[in-house]
Amino acid sequence: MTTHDESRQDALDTSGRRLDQIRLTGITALGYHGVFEHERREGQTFVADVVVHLDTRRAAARDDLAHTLDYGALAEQVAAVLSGDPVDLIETVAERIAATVLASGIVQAVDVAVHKPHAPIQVPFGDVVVAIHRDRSKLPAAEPYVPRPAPQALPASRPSPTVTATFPVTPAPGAPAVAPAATWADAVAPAPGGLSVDGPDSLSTGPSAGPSTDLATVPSASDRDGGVVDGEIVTDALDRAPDAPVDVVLALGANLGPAQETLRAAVTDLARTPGIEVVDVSALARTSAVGGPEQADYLNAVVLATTTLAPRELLRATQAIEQAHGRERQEHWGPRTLDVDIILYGSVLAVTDDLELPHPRAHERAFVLQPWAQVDPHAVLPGLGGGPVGALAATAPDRDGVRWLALDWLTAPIPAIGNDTAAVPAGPDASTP
Ligand code: PH2
Ligand code: MG
Ligand code: MG
Repeated sequence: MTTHDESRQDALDTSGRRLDQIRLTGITALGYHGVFEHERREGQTFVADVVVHLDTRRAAARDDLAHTLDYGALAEQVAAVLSGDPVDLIETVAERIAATVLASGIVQAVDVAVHKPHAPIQVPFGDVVVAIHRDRSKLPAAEPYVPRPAPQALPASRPSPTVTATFPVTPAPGAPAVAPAATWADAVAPAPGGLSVDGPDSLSTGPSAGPSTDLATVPSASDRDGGVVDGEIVTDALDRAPDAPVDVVLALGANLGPAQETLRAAVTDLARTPGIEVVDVSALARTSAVGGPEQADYLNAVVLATTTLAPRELLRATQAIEQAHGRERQEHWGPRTLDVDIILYGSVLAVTDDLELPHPRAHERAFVLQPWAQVDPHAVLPGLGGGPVGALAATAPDRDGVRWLALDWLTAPIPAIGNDTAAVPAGPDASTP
């Protein structure tokens, strides 16, 4: 069978240099995808080739699997999609594989080819393949696939029915039904072996997320050594203080407790931190929660500041402020009393285990972009998927969830609110588009 390596694209890093690649070809599994009834009943062989684009230098320098993508885990994830929930199209299978692989924050781009060599085509043919390329600016039109353990032993001849809530559930014929998870986050949470979507790759960098939770499938050297903690302190450019003050953009969010008061206090805390100078504060946005479980609306704002702190010192300062306001991370993308994310640190572009700059999801989050564009209409987000912030805000998928902007939120009296459920006050009737 031909594997379509020739159609592989080079993926570039933020400076336009070719990324490194991990190529895995010929992953084969019995699947039940297809539009015909007999395909759903009998199944057939599906084959996938995957090229993962990433920077492998850190792993190589430390000779440490924890800093790259484990190709064994990758193969298992791809096979799980091939043999997982049946769908009509191999386009859908390819998209799911891409989404699953890109859920790891270390991956910059992915090429996926799905072959169906025994497709029901009525003329002699060699192979049929759908080949796609996805990256952080052309994101997959599917969500990461999260296989769940089957509740009981299955007949050996059947693939495990795997279920996520975001896709229609069509178990293989005769396979036992599995209750779907209520949300994608619910599906993620109980699967410790699955790819996590939080960590540096979400708009959350809280300390309890730990470094690099998006590499959850990769056992770190210390895990493999039976939990012995690796005490080496790694420093890099993100630990170096700048020669002159650097412009930074911080995004604040809260949806638990007295959110507006907390955000005000956080602005004061930032301004009081030695080495941080608050330059301007955006209007306050009321926004629908993006991702995670069903939860209350957020209040979001953006702070423009300058700093003489190194990027990681700034990270520690923002984490300390989060903690001072009772931040505890119980759930990925779950409700929080305070979230302070570093969106931009000067022109620094960096991907490390604990800090990614610019923030990897800022380009697609209206709850960041819209307040940012309001306080700095000429702002430009650098890096992959970047551009003029106002334009990005206008097309961000969650733009309709940004429902109003309060200009005077730092000084105006805070409306009295009921305690627990309504963490966020109701907005004025005239909503800001
Ligand atoms: N933060 C998240 C996840 N989802 N949604 C909104 N609207 N605002 C946020 O600040 C936010 C979110 C993770 O940090
Ligand atoms: Mg966040
Ligand atoms: Mg955060």
